[in-house]
Amino acid sequence: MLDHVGSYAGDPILSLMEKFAADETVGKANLGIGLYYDDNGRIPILCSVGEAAQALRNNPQPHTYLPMEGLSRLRECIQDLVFGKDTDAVREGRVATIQTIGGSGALHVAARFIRAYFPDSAVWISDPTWDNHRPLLESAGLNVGVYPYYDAKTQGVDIEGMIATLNGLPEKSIVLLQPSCHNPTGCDLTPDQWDRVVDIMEQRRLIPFMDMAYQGFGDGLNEDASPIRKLIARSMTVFVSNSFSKNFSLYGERVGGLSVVCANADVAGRVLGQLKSIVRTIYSSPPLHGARIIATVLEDPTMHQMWEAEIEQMRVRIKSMRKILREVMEANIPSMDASYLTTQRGMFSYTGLTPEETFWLKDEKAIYMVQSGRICVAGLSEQNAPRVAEALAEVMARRQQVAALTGC
Ligand code: KET
Repeated sequence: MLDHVGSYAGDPILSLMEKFAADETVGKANLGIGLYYDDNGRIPILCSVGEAAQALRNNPQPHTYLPMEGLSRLRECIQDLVFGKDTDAVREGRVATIQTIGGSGALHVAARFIRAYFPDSAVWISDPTWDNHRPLLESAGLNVGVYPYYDAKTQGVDIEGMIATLNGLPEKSIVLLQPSCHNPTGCDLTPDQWDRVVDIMEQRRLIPFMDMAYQGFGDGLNEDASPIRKLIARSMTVFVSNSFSKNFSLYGERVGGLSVVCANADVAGRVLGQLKSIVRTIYSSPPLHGARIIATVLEDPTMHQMWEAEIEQMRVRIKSMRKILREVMEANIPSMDASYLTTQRGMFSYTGLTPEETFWLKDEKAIYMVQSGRICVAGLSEQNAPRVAEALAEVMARRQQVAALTGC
């Protein structure tokens, strides 16, 4: 009966993580999936999270079902964090927010909503983008288009190409944007470039869909959310998915949020109802434990402060890893300008390596990275950074030798 089921080719990011786990090489480095490691090469349990978990153990609560929309305490915290405290839209009750199963769950629920209420709209994603965006959106029945984003020549954003494409999109097209720490390139728009994009979105009546998976890893919690705040200041309809996987180091608890900023409280109430009905048909209601931990941290002033300090530590460590990587690479190949490593932000950098070069690094050096040449800088530590940088430099040097031999 099941003979017609084909084999799964695997996921470019998650399958790599399975291979890494099975690799017994001492000193292996995981720069594949977006996981933050500390300087001892461990995935941290944040102190703020530990304290909240202890507080929950001290005051056990029944493991009841959450409502379809999730824990209301957490939903309020999401609104504060994403939109800022006392924002007009939130105060006016115009924002429909649900707790979701990570950022991925938020994207899926939103995709189902868009399919139902904007059946003629395609979703436009950046070229390149997170490897899972297209399959996730298409699996919900949406048409997906791409807008130019990364310019390999400048190792920055092709802002003119992006704007030209946005300018040509039909009204009510959905434009998926990452407000900060762009995955996979690490290249973000400048504040002025965001102003231009927001102007065009408003003029052309496009619908922004902001996917924020790395809040706090770029410049700070508020700074990283500033493009979202620019959009809501224009009274536009905005979809926002946010993930707590990385900034709480709570990957496996699967906590995220989906917010839809609406024209008024009446519309927001109906949108919330429809989001609940979508949730009911997929997983009924979200998980409880991670939501309680995050709400406990965010509501308690001491734990909240501790968490902000921990995010800052992670952000600073990522920046210092970028610096080490750049220095060792430039020292190994004096003709090389690796300044892109320190201008890009967040967990990821685009190295420009070919898939073959990434396979070589995996097989020969036990250095794991996504085939697209994306590395997760947060997987570096003081111990493994020099070794990784030397291996990267070796690949670049081999490439230069081949170019010299073949003349191309
Ligand atoms: N959006 C973006 C842009 C993103 O990079 C991820 C995860 C998600 C959403 C999903 O968030 P989550 O809360 O984990 O469901 N990205 C990393 C992990 C993965 O691929 O699943 C990554 O790119 O490595």
